[in-house]
Amino acid sequence: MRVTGTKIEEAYAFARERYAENGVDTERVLSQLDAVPISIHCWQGDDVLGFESEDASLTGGIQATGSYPGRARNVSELRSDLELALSLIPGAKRLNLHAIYLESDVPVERDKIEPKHFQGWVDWAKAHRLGLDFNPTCFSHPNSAQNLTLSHPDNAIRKFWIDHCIASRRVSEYLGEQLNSSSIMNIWVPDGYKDTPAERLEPRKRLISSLDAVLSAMEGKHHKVAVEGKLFGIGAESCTVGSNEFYMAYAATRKTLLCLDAGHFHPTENVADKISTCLCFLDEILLHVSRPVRWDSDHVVLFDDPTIAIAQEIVRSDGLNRVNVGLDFFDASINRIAAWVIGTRNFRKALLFAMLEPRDDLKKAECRFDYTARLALMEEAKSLPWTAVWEYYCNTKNVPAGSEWLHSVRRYEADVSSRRS
Ligand code: RNT
Ligand code: ZN
Repeated sequence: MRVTGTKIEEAYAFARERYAENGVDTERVLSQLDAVPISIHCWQGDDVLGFESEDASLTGGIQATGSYPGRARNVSELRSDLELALSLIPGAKRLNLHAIYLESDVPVERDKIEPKHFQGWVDWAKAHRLGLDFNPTCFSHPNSAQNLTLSHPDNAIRKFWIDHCIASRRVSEYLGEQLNSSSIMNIWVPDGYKDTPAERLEPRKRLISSLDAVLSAMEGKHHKVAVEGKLFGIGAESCTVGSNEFYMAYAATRKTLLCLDAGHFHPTENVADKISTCLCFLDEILLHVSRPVRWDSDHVVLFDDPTIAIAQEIVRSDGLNRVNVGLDFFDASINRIAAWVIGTRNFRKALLFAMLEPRDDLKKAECRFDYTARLALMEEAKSLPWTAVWEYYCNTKNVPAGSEWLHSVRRYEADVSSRRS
């Protein structure tokens, strides 16, 4: 049964007092929280296939596994699915597109994409008050068959991908300008080798010169370029040309953003710990919040310790204005709209949880080397009534406070998505 609004308000009044006793102003936190945009990735809706052609298949060492019915097969289905998801998620949102989500009556080569192919998305984003982010799609294409793109030894193939990235920058610039909100264009390439390469230096040098050509092609007034490193992919187990160290140095020397994808590191690495280092050397970073399970599996984001740690590091570093939050997961084994709702709500919850931390008291304890108090306060903060604040926040945003959002998804599934073949 649904909890009534009055009960939620009563619980919130109590929670607000408890937080005030801990030096935290919940009203201030909620207005800040609501303004932090989360960029929702469009590709959870259709298993990263896009709308270039009907027989697309996903390559590049990434996989959407599962065969749950209801995949969006075209742009109107994807938008309709997104509209439902957006209505169940509180707070500021953006949409993250890939080049393969273009709209055109005739086939368009990747190096020939233009802003007009994304006009439909711009109009839709305006109607839904969303900013748009963008990605060149350097995979799932005959020219990426060797799992090499911007670092390919063949000049013509390398030029094709450079031109695709430049064309993508023009699109991203248009999106940012039209929506009056800077668009982030993130470059991820799958380039790597299944087995030990004879040389690692030359491919890396080629990647640098390709990226430099992409960066020098135009000025970015309404878009920013990010680069995303990775540890390994399926078929690139022995060497990934664009490793994290590679892009960290690239981003710092070229002044681009660095994208940290939570699934792109060794399983025991602490991704959250990298955020403060990045903020020492880079103006801004991009996150791909994701969940690796044993490998870069892109499971739906949970409200779990690694996710909370990421949110805490953003907040504790005063990084809300410099850390751009994007999501990156694709699960085809469950209802895809529910996947968006669960993952995005979870990251918003993690942000709230982090923002409600009694920061002043923690910092004071640390300054006087009172690590006993620091630990005690951190642990007690975990059981402060943050869920009452969450439910109240959802209620004020006209979004379901708890799992009753699932009814809307189930109704839509019965009426719409399960009827798709
Ligand atoms: C792949 C990267 C990349 C993609 C998306 C589709 O490992 O994480 O960000 O998942 O661009
Ligand atoms: Zn990613």
